[in-house]
Amino acid sequence: MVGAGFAGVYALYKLRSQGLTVQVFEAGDGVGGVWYWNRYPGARCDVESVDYSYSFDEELQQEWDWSEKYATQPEILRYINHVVDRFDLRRNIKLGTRVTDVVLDEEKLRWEVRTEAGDVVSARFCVLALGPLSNANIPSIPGLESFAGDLYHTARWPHDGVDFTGKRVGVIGTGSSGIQAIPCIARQAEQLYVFQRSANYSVPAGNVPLDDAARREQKANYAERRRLSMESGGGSPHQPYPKRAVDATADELRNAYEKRWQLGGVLFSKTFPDQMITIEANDTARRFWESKVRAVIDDPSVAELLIPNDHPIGSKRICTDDNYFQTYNRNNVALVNLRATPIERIDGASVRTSDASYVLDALVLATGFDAMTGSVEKLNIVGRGGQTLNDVWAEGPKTYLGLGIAGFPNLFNLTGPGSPSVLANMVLHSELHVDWVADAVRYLDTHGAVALEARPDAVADWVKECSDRAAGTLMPSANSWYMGANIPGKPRVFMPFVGGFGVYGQIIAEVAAAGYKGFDIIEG
Ligand code: NA7
Repeated sequence: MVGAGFAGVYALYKLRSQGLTVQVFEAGDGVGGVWYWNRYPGARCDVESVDYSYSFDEELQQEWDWSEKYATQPEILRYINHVVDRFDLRRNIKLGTRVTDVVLDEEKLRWEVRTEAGDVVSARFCVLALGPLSNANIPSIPGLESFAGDLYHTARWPHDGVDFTGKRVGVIGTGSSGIQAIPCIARQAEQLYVFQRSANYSVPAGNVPLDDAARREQKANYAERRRLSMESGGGSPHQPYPKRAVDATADELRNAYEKRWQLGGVLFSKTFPDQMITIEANDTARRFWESKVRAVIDDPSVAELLIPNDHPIGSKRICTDDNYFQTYNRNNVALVNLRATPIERIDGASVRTSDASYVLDALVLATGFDAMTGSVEKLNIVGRGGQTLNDVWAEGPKTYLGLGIAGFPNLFNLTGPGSPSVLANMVLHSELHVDWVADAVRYLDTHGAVALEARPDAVADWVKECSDRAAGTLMPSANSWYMGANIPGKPRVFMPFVGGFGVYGQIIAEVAAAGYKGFDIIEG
């Protein structure tokens, strides 16, 4: 198994409990995946912690106390370490070990997994728990590698933290990571330049501390909360307004959006059920958002640059913030519009745009990830007939249910393309996938079979189903990382399954109940 983030940790627990021998390789020197690497200031989850936590063990969910509605990165990392120790999982995880090759022995139907450290393991099943956001994107800016100041990437942040006091700092990127980090860096730095290529929609996070009473109430209702989450569109117990935006009155629209705005968080983009379906509905949300944001930015010309005009609200993952837009009212913060004046090169300690030069002590890349497929690509996976997965996916990822790939028997890619993935609460999604894989393994064993392999026709149908469902929404209309649009040369395919977490859960359960319809069951 590759990866010891939320998915890998639970997969280890579950499969080991089922009697399998499991070896996990993890590139990081600690467990936690995305929460191990992304230690930048302000890093926090945008799903409520009561929901963004494991449900598999009732005692665990009753005993753990979250201190805030949206936990910070250090708290989530403590939680996952707690889980690893509580269930004695560490002994099967080899840290600091990057997997370099995953090759099928077609005769024996076993996977040979090799690591940079020289490990060679032969396994019947290979589970990829790589995380969709694990391959940091370093932009190709001429001269970047020889930047004379301190260079950071939000997803590779130093463990001891960084003190920007008295420093001239540049941040490239205004996605979720940049939007969380920028207000914190602005409070420390002497001068902050934000280099923005695309403006982004962000809503107030609405974080609050949790007290004992709040926690007691959450825990008393956990079972119902989980049930609703599993049936929901995104893996949290949210219900949209019971009417379409296009059918709502102006008052209803204002009140519903205001209520969500006050609650805070990403669910703003799901206030109405049709918000991501038609541009008319989406525009009602966009207009409300715009009036709120314009009201907190002092300089209207800065507001103009910070308001997106190139994609519907929510068609890129909506960001959540703590006084992000207000940060531009500070006199030590300047916004550099890269659309008008692109970065041409890095020269010594300067970022040179087409019309100016910014001398910096530190440069922060908040430039995101080669998401969903970037880390899979690096594993050099070779399946039947010497076919590489990279070739099979050259025009975009092709899976059946996200879980099976034709020509790659017993290889399971968790929470990746073809599944709801990043559109859902990743912790419950990981549990859903791992439980499905564990059941499939048991099914094979009880039927005297050795392997499960997606059939090419099932893959073709699922790829079409995913693409048709995405086309019925506004999601493909943005140049988002969901579409691979942030990486030059990457195929433009909407990668996650957009039909909803609950619907997806039902589909994969029905496939299992029908004897793994669409998969070949290979006898020993
Ligand atoms: P994102 O959302 O991919 O944001 C990356 C940002 O970096 C975005 O504003 C990009 O602009 C910008 N970027 C990337 N390359 C460049 C170059 N070459 N020049 C200038 N600007 C650039 O990554 P995050 O880490 O913020 O968030 C990822 C997910 O983590 C997030 O959605 C949550 O789910 C958690 P662009 O928009 O491409 O013009």
